[in-house]
Parts: sequence; C-alpha cells; structure tokens
Amino acid sequence: MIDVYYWPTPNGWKVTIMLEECGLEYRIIPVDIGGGDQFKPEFLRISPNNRMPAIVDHDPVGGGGPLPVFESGAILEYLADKTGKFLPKAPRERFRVLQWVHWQMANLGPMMGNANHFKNYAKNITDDPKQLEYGTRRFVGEVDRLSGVMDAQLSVNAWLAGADYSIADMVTWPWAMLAGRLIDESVWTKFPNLKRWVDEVGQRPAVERGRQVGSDLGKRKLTEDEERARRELLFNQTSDKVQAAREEAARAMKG
Ligand SMILES: N[C@@H](CCC(=O)N[C@@H](CS)C(=O)NCC(=O)O)C(=O)O
Repeated sequence: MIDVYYWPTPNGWKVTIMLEECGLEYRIIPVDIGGGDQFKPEFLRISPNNRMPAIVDHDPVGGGGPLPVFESGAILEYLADKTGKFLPKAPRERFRVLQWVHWQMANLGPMMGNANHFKNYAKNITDDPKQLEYGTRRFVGEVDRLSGVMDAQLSVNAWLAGADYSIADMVTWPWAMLAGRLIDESVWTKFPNLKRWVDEVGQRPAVERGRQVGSDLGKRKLTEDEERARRELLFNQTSDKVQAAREEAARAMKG
C-alpha cells in the first residue's frame, strides 16, 4: 500500500495519474495546504520543503521499513522503477525521458505557478498595478516561451520524450493543459502540436481518473476571513515561522 499525501492541484495530479496508469493500490491522505497541514511536524518529516505531494511506500523497492519520497518528479521516477513502467532502463532512452522530467520540474511547473500567482492571486495582496503588470508579463511570457519548446518537440514526436508515452508526459500534462487559462485560449491555435498532445493525454482513462481524485476536497465555501487567513499562510511564508518544526523533523529523519 502506498500513502499519498495529496491535495487536488496539478502537482498532486501527477502522482495520482501515475498510480492509476500503473494500477497500484494507494490511500489518499489529504494535506489541506490552505489550512496549514503542510507545516505539521509529522508531514515535514516526509516532506521537509512543506509542499505536497509526497508518498510513503509501505512495501518499498529494496525492502526495509516504509520509504518516504517527496517532489513529484522523484516520486514518478520511484514508481516507474518500482513497476518497470513508463521509464526505460537503457541509459540512452532513460535519460531521453529524465531530461524532460527535470525540464518540467525546473521550468514549466515553477513558471506556471508564478504566472498563476500574478494573474489570479497577487491582486489580493498588492494593489500596485506596476508590480502586478511586471510579474504577470515576466511569467506569462515564460509560459508562452515554454509552450513553444513543447510545441516544437511535439511537432516531430508523438510524446514529449519521443515515441513512447512516459513519466515525462505525466509530469507535464497537468500544467500544460492549463496554458489556455494562464495565457489565453489562442495558445491552442498558436501551438497546434501542443494542443494535439494535451487532448491525447487528457483522453487516457487513467489520466481522467487521476485528475478526478479528491476533487471534492477544498470545495467548502469559505468566509472572507478564512480566505484571508489562507492567503497569509500560503503567500507569506518565512523560514523562522516554521524553523523549529523543520529542525525537529530533520532530526527525526536523520539518514
Ligand atoms: N516541486 C514540487 C512542488 C510542489 C508544490 O508546489 N506544491 C504546492 C501545491 S501545488 C504546495 O504544497 N503548496 C503548499 C505551500 O505553498 O505551502 C513538486 O512538484 O512536488
């Protein structure tokens, strides 16, 4: 059994999509990131960066006690090695996939996260139009550039890392399919190869199932005060607020 520390966001969907694709059994443990679950010491022991997703495999590769893994890219690589699926073993083919996994983790995910922040959340935090405008231009511009990178790659390859569907597609799709919302819908005519791939990945039954996991979580209507408290928690993080819990978690997990 694999415990999945999860909230229904693009980074969370990557893991549920992979678990569904592999037909692995799993149990969802909700991490309400607006309510502060990510700062609880028991979660920091699994995920020291106070971000979900994370997993604990109770029957880990290589034996031994329960194995925690954080960072969605590492989680998908781990699950691929566990099952022998969606990541080739031969070095040339393996790194063809892994370079795109790392590309997503270092580029598309963070840039789309920041574009989303400036487009949708920052207006509740600052009313200085200059700050909003610069941040939006910078990160939406990066999302446009990265969409072009994917489009070129997909103009000559069926899937992101080549001829086979892989964990590179699974880590990238949950963000890429939001490009229309973050730029505007013209993105799909500008990047037709990206559109073709977004549609094809989205039609896979395991992807549909993974995307639906926990869709009811966080649906409760919040009061204005609750909204404000959640924003403060998510967008005003400093290291000193949580340092003691972090250090305690690091001591407990010392490898
Ligand atoms: N690089 C990380 C990013 C994870 C991440 O940013 N998770 C967000 C939700 S999508 C989170 O847990 N946020 C909690 C917070 O900001 O405190 C991964 O892919 O696993």
